[in-house]
Amino acid sequence: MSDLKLYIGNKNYSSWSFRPWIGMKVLGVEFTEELIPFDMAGGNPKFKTFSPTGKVPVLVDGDQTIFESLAILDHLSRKFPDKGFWPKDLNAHSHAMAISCEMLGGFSALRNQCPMNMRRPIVKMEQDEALQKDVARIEAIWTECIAKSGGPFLFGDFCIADAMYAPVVNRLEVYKLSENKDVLAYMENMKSLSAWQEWEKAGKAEPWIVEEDEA
Ligand SMILES: N[C@@H](CCC(=O)N[C@@H](CS)C(=O)NCC(=O)O)C(=O)O
Repeated sequence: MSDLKLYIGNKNYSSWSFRPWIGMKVLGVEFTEELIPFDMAGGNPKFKTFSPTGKVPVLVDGDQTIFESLAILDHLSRKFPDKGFWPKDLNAHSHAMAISCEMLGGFSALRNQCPMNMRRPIVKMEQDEALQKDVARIEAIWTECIAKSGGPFLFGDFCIADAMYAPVVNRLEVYKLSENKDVLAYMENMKSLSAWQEWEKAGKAEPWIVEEDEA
């Protein structure tokens, strides 16, 4: 029984929960998970019982509660220094951290207009200027990283940066936002992970509908 517990929201919709979950699965960290379904209309009161921000994900490691997806992943990188959470090379590490921070604070058009939705049928979304700008920047980040590393993931082996962009793979797919062949190849690499497939299958099987996330 692991002493790590990850609180997550709906697998169909909770993009921030997906990030540490897929990072831990792919990099081989054992944990127990507790899924608390969204109660958006009610303000998610249950989240407030374990999360200082009232949001998911939250990792409990012994007597420490860690919130914020990137902080959770960084905590794990220090707890398990040999598992490859960050690239070993200093410059690659800094770059991976930079694009992870960019994901955390940016891409508001993509996040607002195109919520992660594992069960959404693939239907093209028309892109306004703000969405085009976000997609173009994501294409630039991914193609630059893959050209430099040679793939199959952004820095070669799967690392925190891939976990931070995993929900974007779903968004680019279900809203048909990119035709760039290197981007599509990266998306296939991500979707071929057994951890991706496990999460997607569970998300698709969930009974809950969150209207505001059905774009
Ligand atoms: N910056 C936070 C974002 C967390 C977040 O917004 N989580 C959403 C679910 S994907 C949430 O808990 N929403 C519930 C609410 O705002 O009431 C992180 O990286 O963990």
